[in-house]
Amino acid sequence: MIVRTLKDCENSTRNIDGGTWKSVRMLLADDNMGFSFHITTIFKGTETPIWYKNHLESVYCMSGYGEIETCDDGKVYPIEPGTLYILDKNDKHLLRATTEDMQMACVFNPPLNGKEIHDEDGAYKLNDDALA
Ligand code: 9YT
Repeated sequence: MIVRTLKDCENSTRNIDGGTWKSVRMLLADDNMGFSFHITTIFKGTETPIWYKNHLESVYCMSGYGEIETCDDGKVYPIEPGTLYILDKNDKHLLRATTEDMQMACVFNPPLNGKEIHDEDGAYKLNDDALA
């Protein structure tokens, strides 16, 4: 079994700065679980374009408020504590934190290696470990 704490992971190379967000990647590909698990903070007042073409992601809001807009149809869905959104179609989207930072629990399949940051499309490349 593996046990880690958020505090320990925050004070390590698992803590990644994405500009409009930061993410503490607590469980990664080298744990061989078939998914990765991250605690992500989306900063208040920001908009982040995201398009995970190579990954499926599911995101649960633990605290904070915002919204997600799907780019194909322009629909806007509010996000509040208790909301889970599931990008089952590799949906291209805009993620906004409005009145507060949002704390999100995120699961990726396939798992991230750990150092990925968004490319020009808002995607992560498969097996992208360029900054490791
Ligand atoms: C919700 C979301 O995808 N935010 C961007 C960062 C991502 N969760 C990550 O890389 O940990």
